[in-house]
Amino acid sequence: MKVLDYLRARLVDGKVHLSLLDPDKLTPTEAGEVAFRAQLAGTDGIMVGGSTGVTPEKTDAAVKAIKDRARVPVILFPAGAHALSRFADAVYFMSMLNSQDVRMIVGEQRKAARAIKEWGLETIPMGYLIVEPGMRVGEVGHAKPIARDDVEDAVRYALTAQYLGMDLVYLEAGSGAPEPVPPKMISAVKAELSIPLIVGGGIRSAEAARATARAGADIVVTGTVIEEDQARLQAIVDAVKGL
Ligand code: 1GP
Repeated sequence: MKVLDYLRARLVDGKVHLSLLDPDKLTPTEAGEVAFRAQLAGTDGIMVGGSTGVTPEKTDAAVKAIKDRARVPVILFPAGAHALSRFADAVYFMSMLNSQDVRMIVGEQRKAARAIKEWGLETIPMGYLIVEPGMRVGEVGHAKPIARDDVEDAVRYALTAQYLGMDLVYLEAGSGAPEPVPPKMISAVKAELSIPLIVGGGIRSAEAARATARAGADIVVTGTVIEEDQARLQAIVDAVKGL
């Protein structure tokens, strides 16, 4: 089954939780271990990516180690064409629509397209939207972040992604953001969108995960908290799934 079909099938039953692992912050052994525990906690898939320091070698090693320890799909969440691995199950073919740098909108994608074709890697078209504060990914992506109170801007960008034919929209506050994407923005976007909505960045408690899911996120992503406090992961996954 294709990874996108798997996600869609999961979404028929409820909300989805994805765990983000950074191949620059974790050794391959650690990544495998964290993925194993995340799967035990009920996460639906592992995303692999990071804003800085990622190389093809680190990505390959992390993906292989994760696949050795976990059976849930591994989806690449690349910062650029240098962050791919043929061993993953799929790659978000993502465009940072509110970047001011054409490289992040279509340039890295053009660089990566040939290898992806040769590997036969599943591509999942995704519109990636940086919301304030945006953190490191906002900086390296030269984003003009969506203001936290500008719900209309978020809706317009999300509809743009949908009309461009993307299968997913991702509202990103940035890894380690002090506050996640505002629930008001999530619910406004969800009300207008007919493709699944992913939300991540700064979600580090079960309460925040619950608020994000209840506001309308179909898929909730947590990264930092999984690396730092694995005990909390179970509570977060349960909160996303409404348990
Ligand atoms: C970042 O949305 C993800 O790309 C996850 O963010 O590390 O803050 O959970 P955190």
